[in-house]
Amino acid sequence: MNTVSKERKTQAKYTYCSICEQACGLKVTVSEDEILDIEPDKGNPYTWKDFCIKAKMADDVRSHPVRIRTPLKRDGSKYVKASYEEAIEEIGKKLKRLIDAQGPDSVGVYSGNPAGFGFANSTFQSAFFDAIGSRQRFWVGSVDQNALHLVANRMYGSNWASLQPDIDLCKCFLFIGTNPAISGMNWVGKVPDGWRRVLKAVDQGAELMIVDPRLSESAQKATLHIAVRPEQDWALLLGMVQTIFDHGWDKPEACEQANGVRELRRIAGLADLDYLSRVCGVEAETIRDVAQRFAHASTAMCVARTGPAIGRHGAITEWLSHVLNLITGRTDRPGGRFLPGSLVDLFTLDEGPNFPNTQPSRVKGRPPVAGFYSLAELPDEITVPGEGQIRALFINGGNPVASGAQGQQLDEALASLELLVAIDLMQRESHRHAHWIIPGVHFLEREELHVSAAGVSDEPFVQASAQCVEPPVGVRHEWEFFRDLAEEIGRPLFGGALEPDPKLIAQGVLARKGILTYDEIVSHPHGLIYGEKSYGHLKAALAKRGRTIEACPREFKEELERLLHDESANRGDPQFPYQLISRRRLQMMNSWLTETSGAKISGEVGDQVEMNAEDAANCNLTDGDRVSVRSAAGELEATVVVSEKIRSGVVIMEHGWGARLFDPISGEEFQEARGVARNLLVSRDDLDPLTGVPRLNGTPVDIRAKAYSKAVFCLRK
Ligand SMILES: Nc1nc2c(c(=O)[nH]1)N[C@H]1C(S)=C(S)[C@@H](COP(=O)(O)OP(=O)(O)OC[C@H]3O[C@@H](n4cnc5c(=O)[nH]c(N)nc54)[C@H](O)[C@@H]3O)O[C@H]1N2
Ligand SMILES: Nc1nc2c(c(=O)[nH]1)N[C@H]1C(S)=C(S)[C@@H](COP(=O)(O)OP(=O)(O)OC[C@H]3O[C@@H](n4cnc5c(=O)[nH]c(N)nc54)[C@H](O)[C@@H]3O)O[C@H]1N2
Ligand code: SF4
Ligand SMILES: [Mo]
Repeated sequence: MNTVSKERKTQAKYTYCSICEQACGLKVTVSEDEILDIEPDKGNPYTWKDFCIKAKMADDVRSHPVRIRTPLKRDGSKYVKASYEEAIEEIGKKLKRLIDAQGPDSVGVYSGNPAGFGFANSTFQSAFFDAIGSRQRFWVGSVDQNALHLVANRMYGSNWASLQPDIDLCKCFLFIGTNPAISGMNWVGKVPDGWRRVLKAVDQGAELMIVDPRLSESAQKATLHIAVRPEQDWALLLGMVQTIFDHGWDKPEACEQANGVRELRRIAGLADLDYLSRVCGVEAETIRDVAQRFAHASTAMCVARTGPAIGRHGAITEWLSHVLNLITGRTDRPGGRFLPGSLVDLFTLDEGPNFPNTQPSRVKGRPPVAGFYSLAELPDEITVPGEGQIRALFINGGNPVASGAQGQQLDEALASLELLVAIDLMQRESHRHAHWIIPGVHFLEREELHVSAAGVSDEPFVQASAQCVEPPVGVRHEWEFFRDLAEEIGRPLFGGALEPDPKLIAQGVLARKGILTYDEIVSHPHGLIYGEKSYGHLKAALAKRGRTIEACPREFKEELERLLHDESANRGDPQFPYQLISRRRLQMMNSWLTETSGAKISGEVGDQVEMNAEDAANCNLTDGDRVSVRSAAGELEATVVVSEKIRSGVVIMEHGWGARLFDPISGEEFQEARGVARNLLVSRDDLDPLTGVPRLNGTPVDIRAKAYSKAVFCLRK
């Protein structure tokens, strides 16, 4: 960022940060086309208390020396600048040839987290693949929140029925595998300043129970910390449900709109509490105590998130967390988890002609979640011949080689494609084999209204983003690229029924409910609270569709019964006695921002393995020792950090490190990858059977003082 020179005319622009779902309001001071400062927008009525270093440093990404500023075409090991016309013509020609010869499924897509933060980008990407007719769609949900979508779908009938925490009225929080002190309160939802609001409630006497194998930054503030065994939260929750039924602490009247409660009762009684206690590693007495506190609180909520969701039993854990809320009368109630009233009906997002694909995947035959296949299967879909084999792939705002399991296998598969198109701000690890790199547009450069995101905030709030500065000269928005490419290949978007303009589409969505117009929203640059928080919207949405809450969906019940009968699945593996989980840093956003805010993290991060102090002593290991971390999938070297804050048997490595950033013009690595790519240790065959998510948390590993072999897996070749 440049220092302000007094004579220059500066202007304040108001927008919000699109790095994470908190969508913190920003005041951006600009002069001509330069950003001089980024601060929290104190005029934002909803989010103004939230802001972090990631937004403060946002312009360093936007104006980064290796940012992609023009379409780039591969030429040997380097890239050459090309025009959009050339890119569209050449990509279009290859797509047409592939679609004609091998069918629409020969063209696939992986979309990452930031793609979803753009309304126009995500809408036009979907429309493009609808227009082609390809089912080969993969997304970040399969290394993140698939459990939420699957449970919402089966219990409430919509992939997008995301129930928000009603923090200010809650007297008892049960947080499972979430660390909002660092990550914020977001997971298909927006609760600005959520963590501080939780702490305020605690100051006023609320209970805060946090279930986490690590005494996380959040758990340090809890009234009770429960250091569960990784991936076994389901047993803790089942024990609580059982205790509540056994003592008659449930609220049958709260389940009047639910189906399957009797079956739930039966299944909750199948295992004895001592067994469940052994499985989750939490004393039976503690399980009873937590159940009692939760059931007796005047208001309460259970929230299960990423910790268990990216482990082996993510769906079951998410399901039981909803069951706990349901049977104790916390669903769709003040102080519990509720479906907010909003400008859009979330249930309609996956209704209608674009109802998501439900066909099992081609190679492994696994069902998609919310219409997307699991990233773990992408290498097979690229390499296994046959009808529907992917030969061209788009990677839109994602870094799947770094974010998913066994990235080296995906990396090899990507190298075998006939066409790889990366749409991003930078060329990262996942884009190294790209034939074409297409510029992404930074969030500070786009004006748009994310109408679907407006449906998941805990208060009726809406804000359109403002264009603070122009994109680099000539750069088209991602949606324009999809529009132009669709035209090139003669496949009209939206079946030709809608004009391909994101503003008109957003206006159409708003008109369905008729609460606010686009112009009214844009005329409030700080955002607008347009009503009072209200309840009962889940009930209304279900009634409108003539359905009830499904308390005990068949697949979940069957999987739970299977787990209860499979004692071996719940024992550790003597070959790999530790379980590896993950950790986030405030400065980083998954695998990006290493180049800006993440770069400010001092010391050697990203190649550390944190270990329980007793475990370390038993292995004669101490701080600073170099060790080999080995799993069934791979092996890495790391430095030991001894910690008193981790449950015995659990080790921690941060994800997001160890991936490279390239300068495409020179073909060189711009920045040495820091740390190791710990997801290389995660198998892409060992998945949550319901969500298709690999065990990014809970990976069985062994730790040894010296390397097992000289061949250490890493992404470099
Ligand atoms: N600074 C920062 N903020 C972020 C992000 C970021 O990368 N950096 N990412 C954003 C994104 S994309 C997301 S999805 C959200 C995620 O936000 P959260 O849902 O809060 O997830 P995490 O921050 O990963 O915290 C998960 C916690 O679960 C614990 N854990 C691991 N395994 C288990 C388990 O098996 N059981 C239990 N009970 N706990 C377990 C970990 O120790 C950790 O403390 O954060 C968002 N916010
Ligand atoms: N072990 C382990 N693995 C994990 C997790 C974990 O907790 N532990 N967390 C998981 C979670 S929650 C998530 S969300 C995933 C993330 O997985 P991904 O979404 O695949 O990866 P990101 O690291 O978020 O990469 C985002 C990419 O988008 C680019 N980008 C940023 N803004 C824009 C834009 O406006 N337009 C375009 N076109 N591109 C943009 C960035 O430069 C970057 O290359 O990782 C998952 N992986
Ligand atoms: S990255 Fe930071 S500033 Fe941006 S929305 Fe998230 S919490 Fe807010
Ligand atoms: Mo995520």
